Amino acid sequence: SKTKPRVVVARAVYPDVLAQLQTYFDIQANQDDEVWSPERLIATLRGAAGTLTTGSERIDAEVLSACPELRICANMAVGFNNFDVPAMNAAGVLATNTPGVLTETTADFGFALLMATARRITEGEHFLRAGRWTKWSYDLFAGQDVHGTTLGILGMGRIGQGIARRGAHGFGMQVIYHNRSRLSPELEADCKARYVSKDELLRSADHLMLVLPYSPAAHHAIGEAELALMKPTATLVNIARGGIVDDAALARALREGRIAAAGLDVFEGEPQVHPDLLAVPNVVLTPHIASASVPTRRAMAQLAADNLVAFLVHGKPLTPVNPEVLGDR
Ligand code: 8YV
Repeated sequence: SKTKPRVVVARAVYPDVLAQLQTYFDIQANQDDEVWSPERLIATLRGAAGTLTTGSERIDAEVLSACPELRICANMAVGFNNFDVPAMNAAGVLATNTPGVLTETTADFGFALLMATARRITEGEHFLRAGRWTKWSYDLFAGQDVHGTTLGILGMGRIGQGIARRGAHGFGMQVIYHNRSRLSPELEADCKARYVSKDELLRSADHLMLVLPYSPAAHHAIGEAELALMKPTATLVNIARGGIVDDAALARALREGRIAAAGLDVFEGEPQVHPDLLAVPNVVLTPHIASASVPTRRAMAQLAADNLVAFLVHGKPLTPVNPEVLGDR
């Protein structure tokens, strides 16, 4: 029989998904759940035809030139800013991601973070756990309303649309959005969302949700100048990527009360968190878990694995990021 192609699973993943992959591939898996250094990643990837990555592993020209056998990188994430896609195109290496399977779970979490932020849920819990709750008072953890307010969404892909529907249909919010391109009139009607300029979005939103993919152009899309346009009562929620927000500028704005509060699931340089953010009370911080429901994480792992089999065994990936490398095959 033919020798199986070698595939590297760069992070620990569900054992049964690993077992499926082992029927098709000679698997080398990261067992200790530590992120491999770039050197270790390159050393392990040498001679492999494919790899399952999770968003932490950088695939760039250096990795690609050291690993000429590599044909596919299957990311267990919808975002793929860990991939240098132009370099992958030049090397003829396919990238796949996991769109669709995490949309509603991530939109749910965006709303959970918005509610927790606006209504000061974690601040209240810390206060209670610290034994400081001794009496009712009229303004104890009085926050901002969510229902009936204006929801601003920056980035209107699948997840942004899921958040728009929740806001418009569930909470009676006026939804405005800004995006590289406008939605079709049908989708705008379905999401009850109105397209506005980025400036108007910043000025008008009572709650601003960031759901855009990271790219160098999106670096610090929310910085000092953008925060200055927001209402002092506004909340900011980032479930997109670290680096889209200037975390130092945000910490200053929160400390000085220039916006009311923020909810952050992603950070510049995560898993490090800017110390100034840890020092302000009016911010809810979570460890990049917006897609982390049990069924959704399983579906993401399965789709990443299915992409490896579909491409390396059958020649047809399910959710390619750069289908142009497939040529006319
Ligand atoms: C992942 C994510 O958990 O899908 C994405 O883009 O950020 C998360 O769902 C993370 O990238 C690790 O795979």
